[in-house]
Amino acid sequence: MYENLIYEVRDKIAYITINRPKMLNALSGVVLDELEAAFTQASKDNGVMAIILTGEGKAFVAGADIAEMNKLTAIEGKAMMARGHSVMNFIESIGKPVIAAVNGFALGGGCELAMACDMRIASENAKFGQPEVNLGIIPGFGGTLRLPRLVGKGMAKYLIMTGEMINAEEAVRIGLAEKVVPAEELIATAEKVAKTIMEKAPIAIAVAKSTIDVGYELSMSAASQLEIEACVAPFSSEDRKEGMGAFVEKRPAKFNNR
Ligand code: CO8
Repeated sequence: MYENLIYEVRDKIAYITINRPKMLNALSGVVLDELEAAFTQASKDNGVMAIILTGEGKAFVAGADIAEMNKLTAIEGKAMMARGHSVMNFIESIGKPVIAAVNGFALGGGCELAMACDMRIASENAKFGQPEVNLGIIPGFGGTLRLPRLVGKGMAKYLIMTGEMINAEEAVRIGLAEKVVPAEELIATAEKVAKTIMEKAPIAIAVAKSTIDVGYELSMSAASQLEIEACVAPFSSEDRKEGMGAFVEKRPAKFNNR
C-alpha cells in the first residue's frame, strides 16, 4: 500500500498514478521513495509487461516539493538531488517499457520524471517546463542531461534559462513528447501504445530499449559494436525463430508473451 500513489495491474499493464493532487503531485522525499518501490514492484512482477505512469488531478507532477526543499541546507539539497537522480536512473533502466501519460503540469522534477520514461503521451491540456531558475536553482533531477538529449542543446538552454512553460503541441513539435491527444483519450492512447509494444517479442523490446539508452552515450563506433553484440540475444531466441518463421509461412507470429 502506498500513501501517495495508486498502484494497479490490469491486463499485464502496471498503472502507477501519483496521487497527491492537492499539492499538484509534488515530489517529496516520500513520493520519490514510493515511486522507487512501485517501479521495483512492477519490474519484479513477471505478470507485468509495461508500465503507464500518470498523475491524479490537474498535474502530472508540478515539480519537486518546494515547501520541503525550502527547509533544506545545501548539503541536504545535494542529497535530495542525488536521490532524485538515482530514482530517475532506476526508472529509465527498467527492462520493461515505461510510458508517461502526461495529464497536466509536468514542471521541474515532473518534466524530469516524464523524461526518464521511454516515451511521453501528452493530453491537450498538458504543460511542460523547467522553471527552476524562477526559484534561484537549476534542474536537479536530470533536466540538464535529458532535456538536451531529447530537444537539442539550444532548445534545452532556451527552456531552462527562460523557465518558459510550453503546451503539449509545442512539446511534440520539439521532441519532448511523442503524441498529443484529447484529455479523455489519454489513458486509452497510452494503453494502445503499451499493447502494441506488448505484442512484440519481449526480449526484442528489452534489448532495443537498453541498446538505445546505452548506445546513445557511446561513440558511433562503440555504439555500432554494442548493437552487433546486443543483437545476439534476440537472434538466438525462440521468438526470433517464431517471428521469421511466421513471416515465411505467411501467418501472424505468436511470441512468448501470452
Ligand atoms: N511543490 C510544493 N507545492 C506545490 C508545488 C510544488 N512544486 N506546485 C504546486 N504546489 C502547491 C501549491 O503551493 C498549492 O498549495 P496550497 O493550496 O496549499 O496553496 C497547490 O499545490 C495548488 O497549486 P496552485 O494554487 O499554485 O495552482 P495553480 O493552478 O494556481 O498553479 C502552477 C499551478 C503554475 C503549476 C503552480 O502551482 C506552480 O508554479 N508550481 C510550482 C512549479 C515549479 O516551480 N516547479 C519546479 C519545482 S523545482 C524542481 O522541481 C527542481 C527539482 C530538483 C531540484 C532538487 C533540489 C534539492
